[in-house]
Amino acid sequence: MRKYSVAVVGATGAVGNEMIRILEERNFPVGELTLLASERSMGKELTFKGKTYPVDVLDENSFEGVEIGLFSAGGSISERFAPIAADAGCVVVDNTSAFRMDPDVPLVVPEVNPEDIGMYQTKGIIANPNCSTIQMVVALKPIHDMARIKRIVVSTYQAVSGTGKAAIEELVEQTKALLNLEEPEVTVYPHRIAFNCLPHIDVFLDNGYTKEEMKMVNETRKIMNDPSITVTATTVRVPVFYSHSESVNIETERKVTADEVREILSDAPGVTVVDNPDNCEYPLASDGAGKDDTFVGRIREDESIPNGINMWIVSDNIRKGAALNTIQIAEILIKEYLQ
Ligand code: NAP
Ligand code: 3JM
Repeated sequence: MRKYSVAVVGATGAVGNEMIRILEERNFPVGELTLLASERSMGKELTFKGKTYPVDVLDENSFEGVEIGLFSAGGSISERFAPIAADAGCVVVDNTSAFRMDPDVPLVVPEVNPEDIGMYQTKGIIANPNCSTIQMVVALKPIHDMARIKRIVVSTYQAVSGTGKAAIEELVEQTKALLNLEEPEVTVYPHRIAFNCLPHIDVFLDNGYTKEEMKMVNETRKIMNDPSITVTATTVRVPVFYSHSESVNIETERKVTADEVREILSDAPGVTVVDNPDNCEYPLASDGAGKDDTFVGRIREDESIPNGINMWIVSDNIRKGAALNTIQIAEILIKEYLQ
């Protein structure tokens, strides 16, 4: 089988590390592997399939001969280096928000809109959606196809790993400090995250929403290819390490019962239904962490409107929300377009 020269940009980060692990786990046909990060990582080495690789400092010449670039080093790095990589002939799968709403860049969740990948040829870039959007559309697409979703009301409970390795460390340190009756240091978020909930993810915009909330609105419409879906979101950071949870309320055009939703989601790709309240069985962040699927439970009819459904959706934000979705995109890319 043909192998591909792959670069991981942001290889030392929470997402980049998981990408390397998933490339190995899924036996992606990696030939050359280039690991890139900032000057801070100079001299570091990482392991892939038992072999150690040096971490190189990202620069304009990093993409010579690279066929696939998996980017997760922040929006400004992607803005600057994704076009440079694409000009060098590398297809970029970008994990940041930099290109998601660009009409010439496909925004892809393989279970929902794999056919959009073909559009990558315009700019040489494919965007990976925001973690909170991905798990929501994986669960909602089959319902949309069955009953047409008109409106979505979502509140998220997002893990600190979504902010990167510094935030994971901050939750550990603050928890230790508070349990030792010491004053916790606050550096990553505007407030303490340990034993707290922060209704603030990414920056505030003029409309009073955060950028994270508006990502869920705009990305959902683009991925579902339906600008008529209305979405309103409240995104909240909670003191959980891995897996985002979401309370999702939908209003559909056609009436669907909770049983119908359970049935259609039982057969949906990438979805596992965990919905047995009598046994206290519902999706938990602690069960979702480290898994590939999106878990859906607490499925019930919204009794306040004629055609409404409530549900609880959980998925590992670093895997399906970022690294796994990116590599699933790359798998389709090589199978369908880069043979
Ligand atoms: P992280 O743990 O803080 O890691 C950041 C990575 O970017 C590190 O490898 C870091 O290298 C590298 N980096 C930072 N500045 C750089 C520079 N000037 N040049 C080269 N490399 C640089 O963050 P993370 O959680 O992995 O997330 C990284 C990015 O991925 C985020 O900013 C976001 O845009 C995206 N992301 C997307 C999703 C999603 O929902 N799809 C989820 C999480 C993150 P050093 O170790 O050398 O500093
Ligand atoms: C998740 O460069 C940055 O400011 C990155 C901010 C960020 C993003 C983003 O906007 O790309 C941190 C964590 C995301 C994301 O997936 O949207």
